[in-house]
Amino acid sequence: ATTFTYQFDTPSFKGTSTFETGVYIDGKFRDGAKGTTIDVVNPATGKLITKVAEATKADVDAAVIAAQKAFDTAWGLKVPGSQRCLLMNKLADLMEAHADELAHLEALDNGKTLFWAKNADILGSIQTMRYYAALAQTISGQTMETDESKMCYTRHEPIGVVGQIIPWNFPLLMMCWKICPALATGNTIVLKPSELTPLTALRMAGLIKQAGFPDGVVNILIGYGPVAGAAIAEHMDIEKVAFTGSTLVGRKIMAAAANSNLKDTTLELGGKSPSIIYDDADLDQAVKWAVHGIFWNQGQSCIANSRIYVQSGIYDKFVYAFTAAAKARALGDPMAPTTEQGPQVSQGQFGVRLLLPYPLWSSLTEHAAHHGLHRIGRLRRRYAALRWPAPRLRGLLHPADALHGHDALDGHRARGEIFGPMGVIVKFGHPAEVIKVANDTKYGLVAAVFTENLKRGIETANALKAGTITVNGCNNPDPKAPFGGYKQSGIVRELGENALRHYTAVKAVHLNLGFRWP
Ligand code: TXE
Repeated sequence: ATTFTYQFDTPSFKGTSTFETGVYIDGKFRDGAKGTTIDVVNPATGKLITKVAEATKADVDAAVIAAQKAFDTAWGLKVPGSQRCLLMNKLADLMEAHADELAHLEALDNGKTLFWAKNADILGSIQTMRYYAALAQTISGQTMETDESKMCYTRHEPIGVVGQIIPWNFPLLMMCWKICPALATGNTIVLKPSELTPLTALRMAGLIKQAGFPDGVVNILIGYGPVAGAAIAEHMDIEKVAFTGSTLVGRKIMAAAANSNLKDTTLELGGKSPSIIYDDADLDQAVKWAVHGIFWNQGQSCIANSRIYVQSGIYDKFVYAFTAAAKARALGDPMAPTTEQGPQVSQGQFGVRLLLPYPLWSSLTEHAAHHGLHRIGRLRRRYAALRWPAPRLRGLLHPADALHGHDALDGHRARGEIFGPMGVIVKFGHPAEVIKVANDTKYGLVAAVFTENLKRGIETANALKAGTITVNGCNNPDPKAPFGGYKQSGIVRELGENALRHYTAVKAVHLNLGFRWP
């Protein structure tokens, strides 16, 4: 175990963040079994922030043993919902007390802007914690009417040790979406955050301990996907695995679950989500939401509305206003209060998702030039922060960008998830046409509809194949509403009361009150 120390100096937080790091098992930090470390890099500067202990298979095994022990002796059915509620609310209080520190840590290793880190990630995490704290007291079974000589009731029991594997785009929020329903229902946890963004999860370990959760209830292991992640997915003593990440890895998790102990599996995967903007939409609002929809979090969001369909009557006006808004986005230092867009999370994401497709995008541009296709992205980058370092460090910043100008553009090229600030704007004529193209994708995570006509909004929402539809808005999930995808965007819904079902095993108990064999 080592001590992490970082000095922040922004208007909202001037101070030092100091906490222990390492592999967090059974309430204690230790070095990884292999003794290796992972570099944590600041995407805004390319500089090393710290090194954290790498967890490997042996650490996963140790964490599962600790989690099972905690489940059998100090959590699970041993602790009533009221007590779980109390501890979760204490943890939410501590998160609130450390909100600025958590937001700064989130911006530091992810590169997201401080504004959104605080107002979306940290706030949403605290809301999720409180929501599930309340639900911890509501878990109850049913009694079934049978006949006079018999009765039956159900118990909704915790599953046991659950594995949770989360990505780097919303590190603390994804952690809370995962651990909150699991804790509320009495499970114990082996969590593997992304190796790119471990800081807030490691800070949370200390807060979890301080809140008074028994040792071993939450174990946190920073490790690489194919090593620590795979060890969780194929573990014989983990009864459920919940994953958020790419569809490619989701497939591996499901296969590993099937090939090991048939563990229950929850998958939240990618998307290529549509925004549909009808002629009668409030144009100003539609533009603002569409810009937020695709460019929020540097476009690194599974719910990014990356395909924007605009009806012909307002198409030109929309593209003009959207382009102006995209060009005006302030890129720069995530810690500066005026910055709207920070760097992409890593060299890997920047290169693979944004640079490599360029030949594709430019050839697409050339090819479709005859059809009047344009790219808004060849623009001067606007940098927000004067104290932003030298130009060579602007490396991972990418301007807000989109392709537009072709009514049949949504061919196969526009279907892959880019996971960066790059959208496609497509013109449509008739509503029936747009439903067809919007649904013509292997994904189905979210969709947005913009219209002032409520009937049209509802009809469109009903016709779209996606797990979450927003009328006149987007990118705004709520812990109370179920969240998850149709098709290859995932299986099972998280959040809402619904998530409790997926962290409990239902047992039916039959009581014979009178029947006797003759
Ligand atoms: O995701 P991975 P990456 C999409 C997005 C992005 C692409 C690649 O399109 O560009 O995925 O991102 C762990 N067994 N999304 O490579 O690999 C990994 O360590 C078990 C969408 O970062 O899916 C991390 O903790 N675990 C998405 C987590 O899986 C494995 C969010 C996610 O990483 C593993 C992130 C393995 N074999 C990326 N390999 C969303 N839905 O929001 C990796 N991991």
